Order: sequence, then structure tokens, then C-alpha cells
Amino acid sequence: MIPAFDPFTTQMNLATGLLDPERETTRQHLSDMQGWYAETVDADDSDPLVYRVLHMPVPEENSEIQCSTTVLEPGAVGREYFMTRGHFHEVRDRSEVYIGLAGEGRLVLATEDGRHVVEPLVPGAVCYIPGGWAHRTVNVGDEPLVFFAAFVGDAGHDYGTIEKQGFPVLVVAGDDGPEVVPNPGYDT
Ligand code: S6P
Ligand code: ZN
Repeated sequence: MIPAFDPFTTQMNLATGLLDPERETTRQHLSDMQGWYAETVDADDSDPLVYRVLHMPVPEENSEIQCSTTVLEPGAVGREYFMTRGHFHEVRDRSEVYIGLAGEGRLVLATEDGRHVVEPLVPGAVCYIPGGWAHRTVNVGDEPLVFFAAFVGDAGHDYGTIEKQGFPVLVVAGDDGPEVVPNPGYDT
């Protein structure tokens, strides 16, 4: 075969997640997260950055491996920690691997029939996300949560299902640290 493009290397700062050379970056500010938290988001003029995704330049084809770094800031909306929106893959059976690099987080996983699992996402954690499991990350610490993700190239992202039904559980700040509680807004 004639290769589609040349090999490339990206230098990643394991503490900050920043890439050299810089890569295309998508940003979610608090005002972009309206409707994703149990409480109404009150994004004042400061409208803080919640998370960034730094994408490697790879075609969205199933012969390739998409990869990216996510940097999720510390913070909360009410008792609910800052988190990513979370999604199923559009092609449901497409799997993914997360590797924790910095900070302290949780990976919340759920199936369409309502099962859920919550895994620690900490430096060195290699979390395997099988096809069919929606995934969301939550920063339960005081520092940015940084993780690397690699997934099947044609997976695509279905945000609408999660936007509508939510996850079965929320990760919230309790008196003695993070707690996993049922999501009162979960809609099967
Ligand atoms: C992509 C992978 C991650 C997330 C990122 C942001 O399949 O799971 O790169 O895209 O952590 O989360 P979300 O839910 O807003 O895409
Ligand atoms: Zn994914």
C-alpha cells in the first residue's frame, strides 16, 4: 500500500498536557455547558474555561487512531464538580483508551440500558472504555485533570443522547470528599 501520510511525533508535557507543536484545540467555557449540570449554570462575565481538548491531526477513518489530550480545570457548579459533557460514540461499538497524566479525576461510564461504573482517573491509570459505554470525566481535585485519549478513528460523537437522558449518577462534593449519587434528572 501507499501510506496516506508521513509518521509524526508530538511532544506532550505530562504535567500540563500541552503539546509541542501546538495542536488544534476546542474549548468549552462555562456558558457552553448550560443544561449539562443538575443546577442551572450561572456564567457571569468571567465565564471560566472548563476544559480544552488538544487534537492530534489524524483523519477520522477506522484505519486510523484518533488521539487527543484533555485538560479539565478544577471547579464546580453547585456541588457538582467540573466535568466534560460526556458522549456515546456515534458508531456504538467503537472503543477508547484513557491514560491519566495529572490531577485527580473520575471516569463515569454508562450503558444505554442504565448500568454505570465509576473508575478513578489518576496519573498512570489506563482506563479501557469498551464499545457501547458512554464516558464522562470529572475533576474532583484542586489541580487541572489531564488525560490522553486514543480511539477508533471513525467512532464519531453522539452528545445528544447524553444531553437528553444524562448519566445515571453524578459526582458531587460531599462533606468527606467526592460522592457518587443518583442523578435525579436521569431519563431512561
Ligand atoms: C473522544 C474522547 C475525549 C473527549 C474529551 C472531551 O472520544 O472521549 O477526547 O472528547 O475528553 O469530552 P466530550 O465529552 O466533551 O467530548
Ligand atoms: Zn470518546
